Amino acid sequence: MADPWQNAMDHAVAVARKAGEVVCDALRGDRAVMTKSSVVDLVTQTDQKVEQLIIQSVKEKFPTHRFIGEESVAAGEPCVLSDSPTWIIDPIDGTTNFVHAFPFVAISIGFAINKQVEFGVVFSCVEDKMFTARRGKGAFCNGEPLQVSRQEAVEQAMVATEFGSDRDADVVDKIFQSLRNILCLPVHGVRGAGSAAINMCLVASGCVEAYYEMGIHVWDVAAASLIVSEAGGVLMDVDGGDVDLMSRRIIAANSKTITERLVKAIVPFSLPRDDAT
Ligand code: LIP
Repeated sequence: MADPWQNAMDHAVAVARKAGEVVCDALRGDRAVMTKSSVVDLVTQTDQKVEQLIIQSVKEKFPTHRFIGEESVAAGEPCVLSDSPTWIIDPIDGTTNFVHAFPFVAISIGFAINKQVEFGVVFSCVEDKMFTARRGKGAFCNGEPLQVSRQEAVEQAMVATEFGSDRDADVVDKIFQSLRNILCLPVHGVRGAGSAAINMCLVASGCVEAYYEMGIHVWDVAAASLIVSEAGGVLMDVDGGDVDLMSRRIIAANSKTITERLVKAIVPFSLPRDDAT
């Protein structure tokens, strides 16, 4: 049977590529910076312009579909995942990288129906890597199939994480406690690309065994969550429960074994949910 969402996925790939051109052009020019929830939670006109470009272009083709977009939510739109077809968009994942021209930025487009991600597209535009996944059909980078690492020994693992944009000292202490516990497991190393979506694509590509973070948002991880699971990976909450894309916490790893070792090392904390009204 023909895939009913192939058309939508093709459109997502095309618009992500177009958005990537805008982002790469902007990287060569001036980037005026504004702030959102804190002085280190950054946004630029390019984030807003790219989100509008994606939403307008999807609306023309799929006028009844809904949207959750990072900058639309920042501007007061609700962050609600209903059963309706919903596009979950991060126009620039890695905005701080973008501001500093640190070359890891991605356009992230997830598409969910009945609250389940059906396809995910992450375009790491500076690297020119188009990551895609369709539920049940595998994950790919520039058309090549992806497979998570087979390494199950945490002592030989590379783990990705980020420090996020909360500078509250208690939160930072907890982040450092987790980091300390993980470094002392020990692991081979800890890395961070500065983009949740790219970190997760690194898990899907087998370059790191795991990524975890507390403080992410649904638009950072929706598309990449499917890319990880379709590459054979595991998604879990940092407390070992089921992953909940609205909870702002995630572990994405190559295996249950490594995930469970990380759960024991991470000091979990709660965050206001993305869908809290
Ligand atoms: C950011 C991430 C970054 C993470 C932040 C934030 P933005 O997304 O991808 O890696 O640490 O929590 O969510 O704001 O650049 O789209």
